[in-house]
Amino acid sequence: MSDFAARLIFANGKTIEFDGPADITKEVTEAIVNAANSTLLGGGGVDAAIHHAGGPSILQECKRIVAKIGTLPAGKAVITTGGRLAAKYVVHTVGPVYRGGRDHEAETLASSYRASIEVADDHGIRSLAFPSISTGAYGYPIEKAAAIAVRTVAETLPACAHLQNIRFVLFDIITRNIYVTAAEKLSRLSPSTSVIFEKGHS
Ligand code: AR6
Repeated sequence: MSDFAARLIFANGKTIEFDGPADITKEVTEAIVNAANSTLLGGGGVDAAIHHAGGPSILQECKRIVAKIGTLPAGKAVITTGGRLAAKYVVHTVGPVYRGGRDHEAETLASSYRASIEVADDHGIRSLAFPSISTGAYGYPIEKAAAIAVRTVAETLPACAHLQNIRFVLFDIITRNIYVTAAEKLSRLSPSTSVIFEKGHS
């Protein structure tokens, strides 16, 4: 059983878990999500950590994708091998750069989560881990980003054909606590039968 600080349980038994402080490169979900940039050629933050831990086969595949489709716009997602990672796949998405909230950042961030879930589900993946997209180098305020992330995943997961469990693997305790608060809030606003909020043991 995986560690979690809190989780949301849906009526159909699917779960969203919140874990941290934790390193997503160590995850044993079938796929992990990378907060990439449009070049798909790597960068800093979680992107660098994933390429470093997964090895060169991830970058090779990213280069093949860019040769075929060009750069990846914000809000979209593609999938590659996980290379040497425990996760079999990496889903690469590009979140929005935060510019004060008047540049459709909220829609683009929601789209990054939805597109990542869709590509994973299309590959028959049953478990997926997300970092906190856009809240590092891209500057998205964490409270705002967490509310969008949790709401979008909670809206998208129940109808997926294959995905059963989505984890938020959050690097620092402040970010983790903000996501847990967002999850608790969402459960309070939902009809009591549709989703249950539960504290965990990590
Ligand atoms: N595991 C989990 N989360 C992590 C890890 C890790 N190993 N390392 C960092 N984080 P960022 P962005 C957290 O900057 O804001 C890159 O250069 C980090 O603490 O990685 O979407 C790309 O190439 C933060 O909470 O992604 C892009 O150019 C979160 O991951 C740009 O940064 C996201 O921080 C993307 O910026």
